[in-house]
Amino acid sequence: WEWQYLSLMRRIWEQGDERIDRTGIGTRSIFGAQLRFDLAGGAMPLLSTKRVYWKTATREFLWFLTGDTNIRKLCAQGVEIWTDWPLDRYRKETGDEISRADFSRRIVDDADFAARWGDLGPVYGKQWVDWPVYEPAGEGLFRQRAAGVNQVADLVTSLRTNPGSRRHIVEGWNVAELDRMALPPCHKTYQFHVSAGNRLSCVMYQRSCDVALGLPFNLWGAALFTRMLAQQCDMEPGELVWMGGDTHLYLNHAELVEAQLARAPSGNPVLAIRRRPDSIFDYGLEDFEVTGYAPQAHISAPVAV
Ligand code: THF
Repeated sequence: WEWQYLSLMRRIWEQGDERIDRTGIGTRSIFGAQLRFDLAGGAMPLLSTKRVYWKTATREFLWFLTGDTNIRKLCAQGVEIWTDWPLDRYRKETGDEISRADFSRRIVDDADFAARWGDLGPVYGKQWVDWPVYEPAGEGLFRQRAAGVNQVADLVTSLRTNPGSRRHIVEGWNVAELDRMALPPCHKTYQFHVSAGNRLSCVMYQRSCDVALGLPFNLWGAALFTRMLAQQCDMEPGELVWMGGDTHLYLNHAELVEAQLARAPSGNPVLAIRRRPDSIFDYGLEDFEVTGYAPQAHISAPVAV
């Protein structure tokens, strides 16, 4: 499968349209792409042509499931993949040219500072487990229900009770709240499907995809989600189908692209889940074990904010 990733990368680099994007860095981009990956036997879409920090990606995914939208818990675990957006806002609004490391430390050490500067707005976690609901309160007024919709809990219920449904969806694109999000969701829709042999498959739709940095994390997250759901619902892992909208490479990722395209994939890493937690919300990093992962060296590249 990894050749699919590499050929997507090559196609974008060689044939993509060059455009100036929101971040001002510039990308080469194609519109509309697909990757398919068979999850049977515990296989995971983990790149071997560069080291991917799957533990970091797992921590991020588990953080989404808690409904948290503040980077504090990520920073406290040494996960800095979301730090640049709050940092950018802090620098712009205060003029303080604090370093990233100092900013992250302050987020961890100072709860008030984290509350003021560490929140990303109602992003993935909030929408996934607490999508806000408004109900009529008379006289044309509406009030917000205390608990929103927990799409993930509802998904587990619907998979168990109505596996044949075509409505197994988790949606992040809450139109009414987009303007309050630090970034509107990129991996915005997850749809699940139970097919012959009780196999659970996932289609994930990503409206905007940073193929070099984000996609390896996003594929891991979608595959992990599918594996956790399959375990909770007594199903077998099926197929992961990834679909991209604006699928791009940033122009400042040239060195990564050249280095990675010169490498060939090797190995088939497998994920084992060590126990069966009581619910989809009770997994921890220690529950996951990857074997057979011997990647080539990590290739670092700057993230566009
Ligand atoms: N914005 C952009 N421009 N790219 C993205 O991938 C991206 N995301 C999230 C939100 N906005 C995005 C943030 N997720 C890395 C990985 C995932 C991210 C952001 C950054 C990253 O830098 N990864 C490096 C280092 C990881 C580490 O140091 O732990 C890597 O080499 O993998 C896509 O969801």
